[in-house]
Amino acid sequence: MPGLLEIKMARKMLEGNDELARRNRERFRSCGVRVVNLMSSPGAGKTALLEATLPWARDHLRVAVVEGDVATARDAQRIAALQVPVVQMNTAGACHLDAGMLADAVESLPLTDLDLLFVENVGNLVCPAAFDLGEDWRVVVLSVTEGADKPEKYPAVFRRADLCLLNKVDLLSHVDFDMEVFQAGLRSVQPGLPVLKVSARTGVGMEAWIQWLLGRLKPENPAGAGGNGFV
Ligand SMILES: Nc1nc2c(ncn2[C@@H]2O[C@H](COP(=O)(O)OP(=O)(O)OP(=O)(O)O)[C@@H](O)[C@H]2O)c(=O)[nH]1
Ligand SMILES: [Mg+2]
Repeated sequence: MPGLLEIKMARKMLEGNDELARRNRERFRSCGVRVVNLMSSPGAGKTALLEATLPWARDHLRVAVVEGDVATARDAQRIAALQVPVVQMNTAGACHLDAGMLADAVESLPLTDLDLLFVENVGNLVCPAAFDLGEDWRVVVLSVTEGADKPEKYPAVFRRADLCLLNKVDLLSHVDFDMEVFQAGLRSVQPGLPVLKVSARTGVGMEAWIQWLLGRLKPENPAGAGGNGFV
């Protein structure tokens, strides 16, 4: 196992993303590791949610994280502080991770010794939706401070998600987030998409999120069963 925190720079993508994603998916399956791709706009709370999830996850599962950011290793440092193996991928300006970047990132990780890999995508509600990484499940995070109209305005990321985490619900009384508008928007882009209301700050909803993860990891839910349109 390498050091806890590795930092890598993206290389130019040479092959088609879909082919590289297919290879990633095959590799993850053969290694027996499940992969969750976390997506949101900048600041919705992806890293905070990981910080709230990992203390439980690392005690029950063999878990690691890939962090995608345009620049800095700040998020990876936050994860490494929890004693969880993490690779920081800096994207050299790209607004999303692609399958080639993820393949490079996981070279440093002992995939056969992992149960679950979280991939925190670059903060962006548009570009990450278009790039299959070879993940099993896609989780989109929206925070209540961003506004309830986002599912309708940025439909692709919600349409291809397996779960929506509505984060920062501790701030609901301070903002004008309209739950009806949010739910109607979600229904219009993906009826039936499960939504969990959570707060990485207070821990509200974290139990339900962990139960969702555990449900996905059961043997009767094969890898890639999420149906996000890429598998
Ligand atoms: N009140 C409140 N603040 C939160 C919550 N979750 C995250 N934050 C705050 O929101 C800010 C951004 O959180 P991050 O976890 O860095 O967000 P991110 O999505 O990882 O951001 P990028 O990696 O830059 O895309 C931080 O100041 C967090 O403390 C929450 O549930 N409630
Ligand atoms: Mg982050």
